[in-house]
Amino acid sequence: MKEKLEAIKADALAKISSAKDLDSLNDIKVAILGKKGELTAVLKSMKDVAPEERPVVGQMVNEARAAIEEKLEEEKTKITRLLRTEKMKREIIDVTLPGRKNMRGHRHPNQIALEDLERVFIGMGYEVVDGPEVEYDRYNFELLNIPENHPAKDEQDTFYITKDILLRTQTSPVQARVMEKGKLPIRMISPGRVFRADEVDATHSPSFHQLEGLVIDKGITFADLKGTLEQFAKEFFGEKTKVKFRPHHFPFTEPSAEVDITCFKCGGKGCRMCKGSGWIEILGCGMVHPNVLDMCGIDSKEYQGFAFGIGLERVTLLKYEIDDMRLLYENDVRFLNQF
Ligand code: 2NM
Repeated sequence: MKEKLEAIKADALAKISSAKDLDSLNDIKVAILGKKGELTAVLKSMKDVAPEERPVVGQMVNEARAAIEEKLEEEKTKITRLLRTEKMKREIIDVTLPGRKNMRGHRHPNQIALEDLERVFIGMGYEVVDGPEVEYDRYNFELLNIPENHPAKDEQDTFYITKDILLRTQTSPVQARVMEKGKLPIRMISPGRVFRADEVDATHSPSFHQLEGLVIDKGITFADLKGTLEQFAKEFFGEKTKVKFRPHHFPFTEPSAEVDITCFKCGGKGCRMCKGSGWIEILGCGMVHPNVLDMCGIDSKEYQGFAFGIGLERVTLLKYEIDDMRLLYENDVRFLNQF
């Protein structure tokens, strides 16, 4: 009996020592100490032991049990610790690694230029007015003195939706709508998207943006136009900027002019920016044609006005010295982040 007990104990301790995980440890515990376990079986066979030997054998069984339980507990702690160390090694975080950079939203260069332009005109007391991008022929052409046979009305230049409805080719229809409402005087700018059936290249796109201005009051003259645009040029391009008015033609203004400014890069000496001429064309303008005023319900004998139109993309490309308009529409963050 004594030898059997010693054998069970030795066998149990050896098995426990070589257990690899908690499950096999538990299996060993059940196989030895469980209801049908080896040691329990010995305890059950006590009835076959002579009564005077029972206390001795009983004590031996208890000792074996205590030793095995102790060993089990010890091994359990060891395995648990080992598993935890391995888990921590697997989940190790290198807190010295550089963080992942988040791309942040950024104002588009066109938007920056637009806000700069708006700031100058708002400073002069102009109101910013919005209007529809889908327009009636009446507002986009008819009220602006653009006749039925004008080349701009050709389907090659204008996106028509129906015979009378189109994508606006300029933002002046917004101004025609304001004039038609009849509240005078008017001092407004209408920035926005316009559409023309152009092929894409470095300076053309079927959709671009304009900022047009309109002032109407009693006694407005070409001198007001000149003074306003000269002041705008100085505020926007720098105090030293000079302006030059060249005669031009637009159906909606008479007289009309194109405005050049002295090159803000070379100051007028001539450089790559101004293609050697010292001057840069920046906008079109003129005195609002009496036909436009009258058609919009404003008495041209009593009221006069001037108007101008600036191409937003053109200003953006000049301001940031970008040589291809297509870059503005690709939305490549590597490009956009530079502004
Ligand atoms: C330009 C050039 C000249 C213009 C005219 C008008 C309106 F509505 F008053 F008739 N708005 N904008 C105008 C005049 C636009 O863009 C180059």
